[in-house]
Amino acid sequence: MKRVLSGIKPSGDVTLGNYLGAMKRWAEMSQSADSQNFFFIPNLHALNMRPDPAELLGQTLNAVAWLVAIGVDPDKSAIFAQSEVSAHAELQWILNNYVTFGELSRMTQFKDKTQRVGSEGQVAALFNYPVLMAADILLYDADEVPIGDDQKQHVELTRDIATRFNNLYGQTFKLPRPTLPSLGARIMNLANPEVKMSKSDEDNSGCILLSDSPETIKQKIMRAVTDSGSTIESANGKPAVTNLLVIYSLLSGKTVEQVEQDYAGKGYGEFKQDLAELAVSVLEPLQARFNELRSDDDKLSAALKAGKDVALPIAEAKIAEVKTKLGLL
Ligand code: AQP
Repeated sequence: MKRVLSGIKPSGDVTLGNYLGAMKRWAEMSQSADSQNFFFIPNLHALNMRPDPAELLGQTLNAVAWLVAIGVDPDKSAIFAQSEVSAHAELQWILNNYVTFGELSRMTQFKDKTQRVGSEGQVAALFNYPVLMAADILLYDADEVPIGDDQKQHVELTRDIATRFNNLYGQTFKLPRPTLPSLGARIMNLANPEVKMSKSDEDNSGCILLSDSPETIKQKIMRAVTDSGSTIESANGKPAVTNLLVIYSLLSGKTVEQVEQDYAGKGYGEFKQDLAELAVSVLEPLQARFNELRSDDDKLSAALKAGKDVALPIAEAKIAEVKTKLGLL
């Protein structure tokens, strides 16, 4: 049976980008009988923004609640918090010795995040984050890592680290395969289609959060930037409208071409109005489930405990194997 692993960082409210690019598929996969799934909350990763402790805890429970609300069944998939399995941090330290400064410097996510302010004042954890991600994946011998486009390079680096380690010490880690959705692998910011929608953006006017009220969702979509011209079509040179069409397609289940046909000859205003209503109609039931789950944190804690019970022995066996191979007591 194949192993599937992925995670959602508790660094802010979950966005429509997280949902359409990755999480929606996790919910589908969690129904499949032919995979063993691990969907974890990488709360150690979130530390690089030095979050308020109470907020981090709240965001962690929010992330668990969103996973369950969108359809990840905790009885079928292990949902756990990274910090509760200490082998993640231990393996990261070890893997730091099998990756170079140059490789980490080339990670585009690091470059993007430091572009504006430079790298000098950045915490080392932001730079090192892909190594922790490699540990997250390799500990569980994951076959498949369903992610959005921004994380693909990190999974490729994970494969390089694993290959290097395997060549030196014999077969230890499985090489994971990153899988991206055919549509929606990079949902862009509605206010600036040149950058991706991100949950930690300070200005979230262009990011639809799964928790946004119907009014806010409508406002954000109605204010979304559009491209020059007036036709509703997906095309090079039309990044804003292409992004809105992709979102419409994924929320409605129609192909982009069908949506283009539906709106042939119609204006941006009508298209946005309909998209806003569609988004609200999809998100409202998820929000109702989320609110119900968040009102009973005992259930969420029980889900985390059950997930940890599955993850811990697997991770501990792998770290023990690695330590033996390295001559570590
Ligand atoms: N805009 C996006 N479009 C498609 N997929 C996306 N993902 C993130 N943004 C988009 C995918 O969502 C999954 C969970 O993301 P993450 O929590 O691991 O963090 P991230 O990739 O760094 O996403 P964010 O929202 O931009 O977080 P911050 O702002 O904290 O950095 C991943 O599979 C990701 O690819």
